[in-house]
Amino acid sequence: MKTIYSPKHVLHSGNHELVAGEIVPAFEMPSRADFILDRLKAVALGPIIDTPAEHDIAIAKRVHAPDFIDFMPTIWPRWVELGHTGAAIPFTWPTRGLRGDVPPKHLHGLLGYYSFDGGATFVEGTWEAIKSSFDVAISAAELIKAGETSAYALCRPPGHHAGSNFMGGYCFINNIAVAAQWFLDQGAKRVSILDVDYHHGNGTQQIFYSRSDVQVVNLHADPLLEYPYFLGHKDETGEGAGEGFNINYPMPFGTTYAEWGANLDDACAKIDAYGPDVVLVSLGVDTFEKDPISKFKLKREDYPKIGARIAKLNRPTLFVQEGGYAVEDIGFNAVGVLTGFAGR
Ligand code: Q9C
Ligand code: ZN
Repeated sequence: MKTIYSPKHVLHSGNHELVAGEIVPAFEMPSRADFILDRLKAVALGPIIDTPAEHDIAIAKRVHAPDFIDFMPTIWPRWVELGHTGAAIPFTWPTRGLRGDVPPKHLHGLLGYYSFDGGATFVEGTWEAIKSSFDVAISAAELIKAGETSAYALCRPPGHHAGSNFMGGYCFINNIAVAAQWFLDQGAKRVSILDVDYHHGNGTQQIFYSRSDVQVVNLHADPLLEYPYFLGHKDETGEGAGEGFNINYPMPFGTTYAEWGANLDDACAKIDAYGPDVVLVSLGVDTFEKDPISKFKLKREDYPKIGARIAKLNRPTLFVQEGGYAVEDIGFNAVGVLTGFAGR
């Protein structure tokens, strides 16, 4: 299996987040990609391509609002223009009782207008890293189109919390949603997205919620207990033409592979029944027992089982990196899924 990766991800670094009232370095940090790369090389999964082709950002606008995509590269220059020196971060959101339909003119207001939380922060190089992550996803999709049966997009920053016109949860462009639409634009009729990240992929769900050409299947912590809190319940099954094409498997804290794997089996049966031309996997490994921000109990030896189960779908498969914050273990877990898929 080939890996696509961009060294430019490192331009998105030094960000912080607010955890229980304390400012701490963001868990989504550059070393995550380094540990994954180290492990990819150690197991010799396949060639690692570190020069993704540049792709037209118009591709991202097939699933994202053009004004949202055009806004992101302006954030850092405008932040600096205001005299700010720390990272750009939203602080006011148009929740209940406020107008969510009028974009403010001031940058501070726009940051809230185009986000759902304060987890997507900008430093000087963030836009370039976002663009490189998008380029990685599309370059990996091109490998599948060219006949590879699988590929791994080592995306950073991740994407599955980003919706059509909002960022959040360390995510800016929804890499997997953009790739799914790209496959459709290249002639695919049906695409399945299987999201195994610990957190519900609210952005991916929102983008495809009323569509039948992309099936979205999510395994995640119960939103009554866990981030992103406001989406990911079992009764969210799609709407209109999308009815029945969104499937959620919320699970309680403490979930082990016994229960998680049973839900994966059920999810895979639903994907089989849908009959997609290609399967895209939102590969988060924050389900790991030692993940610092999560509460599932998957073990290192469980990750190859995930890959082996997905391989049984026997369809072209694109893996797209999402979360996973136990950095010393992330290589073993993420690459474990890939080696399991490859039958080793
Ligand atoms: N600071 C992904 O796994 N946690 N995003 C907020 C308060 C946000 C996770 C806790 C977790 C976002 C891609
Ligand atoms: Zn996650």
